[in-house]
Amino acid sequence: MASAAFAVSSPAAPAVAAGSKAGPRAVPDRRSVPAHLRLVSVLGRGVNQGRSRTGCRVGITRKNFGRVMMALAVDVSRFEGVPMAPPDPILGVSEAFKADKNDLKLNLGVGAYRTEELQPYVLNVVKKAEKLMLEKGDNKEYLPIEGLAAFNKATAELLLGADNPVIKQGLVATIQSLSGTGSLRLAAAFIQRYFPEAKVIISSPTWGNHKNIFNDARVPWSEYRYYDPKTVGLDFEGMIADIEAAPEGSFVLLHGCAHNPTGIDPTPEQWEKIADVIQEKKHMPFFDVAYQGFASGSLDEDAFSVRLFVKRGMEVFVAQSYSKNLGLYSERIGAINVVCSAPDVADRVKSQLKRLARPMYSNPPIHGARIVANVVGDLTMFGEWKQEMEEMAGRIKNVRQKLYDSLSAKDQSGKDWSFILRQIGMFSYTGLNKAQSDNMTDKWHVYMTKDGRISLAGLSLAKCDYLADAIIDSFHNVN
Ligand code: KET
Repeated sequence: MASAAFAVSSPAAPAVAAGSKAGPRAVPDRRSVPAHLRLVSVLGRGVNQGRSRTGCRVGITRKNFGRVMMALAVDVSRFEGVPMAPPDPILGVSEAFKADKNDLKLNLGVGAYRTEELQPYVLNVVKKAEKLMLEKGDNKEYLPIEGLAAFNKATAELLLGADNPVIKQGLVATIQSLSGTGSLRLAAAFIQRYFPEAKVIISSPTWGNHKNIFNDARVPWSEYRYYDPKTVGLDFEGMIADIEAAPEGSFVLLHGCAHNPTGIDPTPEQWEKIADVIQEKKHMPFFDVAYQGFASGSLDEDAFSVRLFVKRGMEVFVAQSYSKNLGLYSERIGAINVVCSAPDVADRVKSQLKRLARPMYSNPPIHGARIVANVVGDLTMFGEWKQEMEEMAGRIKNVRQKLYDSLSAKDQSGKDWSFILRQIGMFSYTGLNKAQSDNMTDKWHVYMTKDGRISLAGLSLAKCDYLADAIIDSFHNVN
C-alpha cells in the first residue's frame, strides 16, 4: 500500500478522501475525486480503471517517476500499473514442461545436457574438484571485483591457448562475471558507456536473449543475414554484404562455435573472409563463446574462430560461459575478455569493466570459479574433463544420427533430412514454423522453442522414433 508520504486518500489526507466513509480503509465516492486524481492505468493501458481489487472505487493520485507513472492510493496496489510479462521464450518452455502430466513428455527447449536416461548430469570431474575444495576448507570471503585470479588466468588460457603471445604480453583484460549472460551484459554496458554512437549487429536468427541484453543496456542493434531457409545452411554472401554495409566501427556479434539456434558454423575459409571484412570496416568483433568443446568435442578446435581474429592482431571482445561444457549452469560462472592492442589499454579497459561491475553486482560468486580453476589447473583433472566433454558431445552426435535415421526411415515423402547431420552442437534447427512447433507441444508433448529449435542434449536414443513421428506429423499435417 502507499506510504503515508504519498497516500493522498489516507485518513491523513482528508481533503482527497472527502465524502468517503471514515476509517483506515476509506473509499471515496468517485464523483468526489477530481478527475486528475482518479485511478488511471500507470502505463496508460486502463488497468483496473477506478476500481480496487475488491471492486471498490478508490481515490488515487499519480506521481511521475520518469517513464513510469506510479499509482498512489490507499486501497490499490502500488504495482497496479505493472503488466504481466510474457513467459521467456526459452526458460518459459521448462516451466510449461513441468506443468505437463503426460508420461510421453519430452523437454527439448532449454540447451541443457541430459544423460541417456534424460537426467541432469554433474560431471565426475566437477564432483572431484568440489570434494578437494571441501577438504581444503577454503573460506567464503568476498572475491575482488574482477573475480578469482586463478580462474581469470585459466579461462583466458583455455580460450586463447596457454602460450598465446597476447597473454604473455599482458594484452588481455579478463573479468570473471555471471556466466555467459552476465559477461555479455557487462560488455554491453561498456559499449553503451564508451561507444555511445556504435551499434551492434547480430545474426538473424540468434540466441533470443541477445536482443534483450542489448535492449536493456540501451545499445542499438540490427541484424545481419545468417540463415538461408532454402539451403538450410549459411547465407554467407548475405552475411558478408550486411557486415560490409554496417556503419564503420560497428560491433559484430559472432557465435564462436555451435551457432545457436541454427547449429550452422562458417568454415575456416569463411571465417577468414569474415575477419577480412571486419578488419577493413574497422568493426569490433564480439564473440559469444558458450559452447567451447561442445561443438567438436575439442576445446582447441572450438576456439579456432576467436584465435584466428586474435592472431591477426585485432582487438576482440569475448564472452565465455561454463554452463554447458562443465555443466555449471546454476553456478553462473563465465568471463568477459577484451584483447587490446597494448598493455596499458588492457589495464584501463579492465579498470572500467570493474567500475561497471561494482554497482551492478559488486563481485562474482566463488564456487564455480574455484571449480574451473582447479579442473583447468590440474593436469589429471583437465584430462578427465576433456574425456567427459567428448563423451557428452559424442552422445549428442549419436542422437543426431539416430534422429536422422528415424526420420529418413519413417518419412515416405522423399524429404531430405540430411541438414540435421550437417548441423553441430547441442541444437537442431528443424525448420518447423510456429504452428508446427505448437503442434509438437500440444499434440505430442514435445516441448521446444517456437522458432523450431530442438535441444538434442535433451533427447535419448530411446525417444528418437517418437520424436521422428512427431516431427513428420507436424511437418506434413500442419501448415
Ligand atoms: N550465449 C549463447 C549463444 C547461449 O546459447 C547461452 C545459453 C548463453 C550465451 C548464456 O548462458 P549462461 O548460462 O548465461 O552462461 N543458452 C541456453 C540457455 C538460456 O537460454 O539461458 C539456451 O539457448 O537454451
